[in-house]
Amino acid sequence: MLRRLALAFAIEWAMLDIGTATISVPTAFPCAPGETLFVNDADPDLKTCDNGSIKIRGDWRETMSTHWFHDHMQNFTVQNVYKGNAVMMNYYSALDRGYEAIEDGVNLRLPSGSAMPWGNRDYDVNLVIADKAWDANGQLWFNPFNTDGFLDDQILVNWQYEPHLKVRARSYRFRILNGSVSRFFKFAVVREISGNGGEFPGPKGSGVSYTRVPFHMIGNDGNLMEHAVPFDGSLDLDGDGDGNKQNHNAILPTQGIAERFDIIVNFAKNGLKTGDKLYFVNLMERKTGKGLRRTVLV
Ligand SMILES: [Cu+2]
Repeated sequence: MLRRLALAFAIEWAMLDIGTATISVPTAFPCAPGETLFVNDADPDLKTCDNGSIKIRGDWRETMSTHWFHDHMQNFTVQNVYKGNAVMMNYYSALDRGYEAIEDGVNLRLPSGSAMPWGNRDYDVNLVIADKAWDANGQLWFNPFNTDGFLDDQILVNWQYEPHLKVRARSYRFRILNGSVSRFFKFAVVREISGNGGEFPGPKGSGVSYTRVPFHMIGNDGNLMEHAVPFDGSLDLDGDGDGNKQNHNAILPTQGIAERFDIIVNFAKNGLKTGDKLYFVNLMERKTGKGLRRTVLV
C-alpha cells in the first residue's frame, strides 16, 4: 500500500539584510545576553550579543519585517497555498526587535511585548487572510481547471472561520497578509455601533451600524516604511490631488495577492471603550477572478 510520506524538516537559516557595507550606520540583529551569531563581515567570526544587538553587514535602511513563505511546486503552487502550505515569517532587527521596553535610540519600540529579549508577539499579531470554499461534505473545495483566478465565498483568518481576538486598551501591531490565491482585498477597520448612528449601515435588520477606526501604517510588503502614515482622514493619501481625505480614513489601499500591510491600531484611543467590538471588513467586491470590480461603500 502506498503511503504518503510526511517529511519533517528542521530548518535553520540566517535572515540577514543584504546591501552595501559602506554606509556609516550599521545594521544589527536583536539578541539576548549570551546569544551568538556567525557574521561574515571584514572579520568573519561568531559574534556575541552586545547590549541587545549584534552588528552585521548591510544597510539598515533595507531592514525587513513581515514576510511569508510557501510551497512553489510547479503547477501546484496555488493548490498548495490554498490548502495551507504557507507560513508567515517575521524578521527582527535592532530597529524592529519585537521588544518594546528598550530605548537605545535605534529600537522603534513597535507594539510587541517585553517578556523576552526580542521577538515578543503578545501585541504583534500575524493575520493570514484568505478566501476558501467548502463542498457539501465540509471539505476544502478547489477547481484546478479554473485558470481565470479562483474566488471563494468564505474569508478565513489564520485558517479560522470568524475568529476573534480579545485585546487590551493599548496599541497592537497587525501584520496583514493577503494569503488568497486570486482575491484582492481592501480592508477597513470599523467599530460596531448599536442603532443606525454609524456612518456605514449594518446588514438589514441587524440594528447595528459601523464607524471608522483610524490606524497607522508602518510597513508595506515586507519593509518598514520611512515613517508611519496616519490613516485617519488628515491626509489625501492617494496623492491624486482631489483633496479627498476620507477615501483612506481607516481604509487600507487595495491589497494584492501575497501583499503585506503592517498597521498599528491603538485600542486606547479613538473613543474606544471596554466592550466595543471592532471588525476588519473587506470593501473590495469581486465577481470573477479576472479582474477588480469596485470598492463598496466609498
Ligand atoms: Cu511565492
